[in-house]
Amino acid sequence: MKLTKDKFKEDYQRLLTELYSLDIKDSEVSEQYFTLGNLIRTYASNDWKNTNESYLKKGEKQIYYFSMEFLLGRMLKSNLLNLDILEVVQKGLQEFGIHLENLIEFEVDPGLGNGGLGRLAACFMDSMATCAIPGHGNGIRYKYGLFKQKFVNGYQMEIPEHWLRNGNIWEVRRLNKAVTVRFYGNVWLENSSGRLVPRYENEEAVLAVPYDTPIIGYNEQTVNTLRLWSAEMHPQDESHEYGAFLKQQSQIENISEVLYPDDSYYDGRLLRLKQEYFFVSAGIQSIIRRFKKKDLPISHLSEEVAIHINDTHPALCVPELMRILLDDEGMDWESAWDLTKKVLSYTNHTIMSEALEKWPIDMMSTLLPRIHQIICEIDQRYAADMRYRYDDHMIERTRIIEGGHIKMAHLAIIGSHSINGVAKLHTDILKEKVLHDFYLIFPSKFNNKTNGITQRRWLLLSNEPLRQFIDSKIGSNWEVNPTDLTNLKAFQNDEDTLFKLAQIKKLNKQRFADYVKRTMNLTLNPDAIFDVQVKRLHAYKRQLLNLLHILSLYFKLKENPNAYIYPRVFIFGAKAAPSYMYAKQIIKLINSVAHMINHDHHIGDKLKIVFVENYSVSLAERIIPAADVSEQISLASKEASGTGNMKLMLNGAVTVATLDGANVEIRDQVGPDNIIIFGLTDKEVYQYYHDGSYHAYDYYIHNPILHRVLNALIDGTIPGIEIEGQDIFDSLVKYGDEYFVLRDFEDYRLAQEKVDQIYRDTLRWQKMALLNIAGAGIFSSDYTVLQYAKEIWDVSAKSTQD
Ligand code: GL9
Repeated sequence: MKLTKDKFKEDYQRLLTELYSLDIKDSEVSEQYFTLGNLIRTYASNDWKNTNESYLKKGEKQIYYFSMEFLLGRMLKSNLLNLDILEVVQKGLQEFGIHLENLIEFEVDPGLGNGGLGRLAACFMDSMATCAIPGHGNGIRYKYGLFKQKFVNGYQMEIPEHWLRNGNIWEVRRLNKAVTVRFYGNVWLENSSGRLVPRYENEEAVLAVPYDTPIIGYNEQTVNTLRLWSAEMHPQDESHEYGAFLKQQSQIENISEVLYPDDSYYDGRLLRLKQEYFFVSAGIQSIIRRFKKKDLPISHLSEEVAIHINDTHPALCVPELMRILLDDEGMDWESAWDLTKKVLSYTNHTIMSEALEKWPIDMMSTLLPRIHQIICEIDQRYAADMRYRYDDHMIERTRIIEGGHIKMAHLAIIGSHSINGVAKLHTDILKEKVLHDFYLIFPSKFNNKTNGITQRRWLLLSNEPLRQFIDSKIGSNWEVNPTDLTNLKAFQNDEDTLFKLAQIKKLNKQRFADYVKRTMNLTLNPDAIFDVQVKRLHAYKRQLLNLLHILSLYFKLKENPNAYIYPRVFIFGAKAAPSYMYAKQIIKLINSVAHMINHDHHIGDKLKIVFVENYSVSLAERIIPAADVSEQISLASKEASGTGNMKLMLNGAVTVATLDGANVEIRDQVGPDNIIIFGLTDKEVYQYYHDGSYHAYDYYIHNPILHRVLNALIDGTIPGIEIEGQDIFDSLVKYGDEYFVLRDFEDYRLAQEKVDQIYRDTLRWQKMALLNIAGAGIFSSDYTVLQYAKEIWDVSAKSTQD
């Protein structure tokens, strides 16, 4: 938008006085922040209104991205950037003596997601708005986001995060758009003029109230909507006796109270199923209501609407859309089923079997009796349809209801026209292994959409020095067309460029070091290699492998104080699901090793471990620009894609990786000389599974370095880990080492020696860094959503340039 500094200053001053009856000089950060937030919303409001109006036209197909999680991160700076008023506002505030940085830091980081899956949904929101795709989010407005992590004596403690305490400047509550979602009760079908219609009794009605957040595109016109639903007491129940009222109120509000802090771990609680149905039903009802404004017959729904199911959590879209088409719209089964499949599409985000949701039949039939009926019918018709084409085993393996459970992935696959994985390797594994039967039955439904990240948040906003530097080299067109970053390759042998790149990295490292000094009172040497592993804590991601290697360096230095290793700072950030004991033990172990090493005066600057508390989007924005090394070391086949790997390469970190997830495509982009690959391949892992020939114990016995390191877990070397050390030791040495940590250890150690060697040659290292930045453009989520739009949602993006 066009905004001059003087106009901004005038607006800002007036609004602050209107809101708080104060002069700027007497205002505090909170007042300054809320004034700016209000003003930004006003600036975006016309575009928001116009975008919405244009979407009501016939033929303007709308995309609805259904997700349990949207991990947005702070919005203030991103909104300023996307409105193209960041600089004007910064300067204007400066003249009032206000530092924009302080207002940015004041904002609470809303943690409405656990990790990659939720953050992907947020990147997609930003990219859809930027690419002028009519794409909206649909989710839950949790009162409590992901827990706040604290370390107490090295252990993770979880503290509730009441992110709404100060209000949320970005959302608009729209009570007039509320819908009713029904649970429990009895249902039966009655004949009404030749058609079976459901009759209900004793249901529990919940009011779903939407809160809309504008998603501002980086294109001066599009403002899409993220709609998050909050559960409230239904007005019909407000006449109850007061005690009963309060009880029921808290039960109902529970539905949108808290985000499940799971990482791939299936938690079978009833409340989770309630949450899933709650936002699915509310979302679909509001979509249908909006569609009806277009005055078209319901059979046109698939021309006007696409609904995307992000992982299986919203898979109840299948029976819920069927319910509405059958019961409310009076369609026959076949037409409703065809339409449902045309509207819906599904993304799978993991092959971890414990994450594949299934619900006990009884729970479904009690909580959602009509939905249960519909699922049973879908299942029976599926089995009947397949009977002539496949044998009984195949049908048993693929049907939705089996062993007293409803399998949500099967429901999503059978009920939608597209299923995609999130990286090439992941999609291949789905086709060949995990969902092989379905691939045989529905080959044309399967496709790949490799994940992406928004270059705006992950470079323009978070790494301004690098952004300016890139602009000075190749102009700024890469900001809207990120594959233009390949133009940087022209500078790969230019010493001046490479030294400048090194300087920028050092500046970012110094900034992070200052933060660590301030918050943890730990001094870091910015000339050391900053080696980063930030992601959820999970055994398959193998933070443990990283730690064992650190211990091997430590013992090397202890045994030979003159051994020369290049100084390193190992940086960890990770939350563990509160019920995931093994992950929590690993956290304790890392913290104890950190304490031991950081306080060992003989080690000094040579090794430091920083485990940041409460890893979050805003911490990622601080850490990633400062990374030299990106650790992507999951057991091959387990990490569906990863997206941190893309953020880190974009910021010039060199990746140490297994050939897993999108790491494979990163290698293809940068070439094998600019990434350090180690470890088993997915094929080798499957081979081990096949012949059962992995014996972790042999690696413990035969590798002296590993032997020494593992013994340290149980011989008292590391203070304070008696129980954890033994349990982790046993998991590796005695109980099979499920994720092949010991098998990959030696190869990883050698890969790390390579890092140490190459880093000594600044020009060589910075050339790798440069080529990583140059190769990262393809991983922009702008391209990813354009592919979804074209190949799955059947909608074309309007030109963003007109
Ligand atoms: C995940 C995968 O594990 C990641 O590899 C992938 O990059 C993202 C996004 O596709 O999805 N699936 C999953 O359940 N999580 C992922 O990160 N977990 C969390 O979001 C906590």
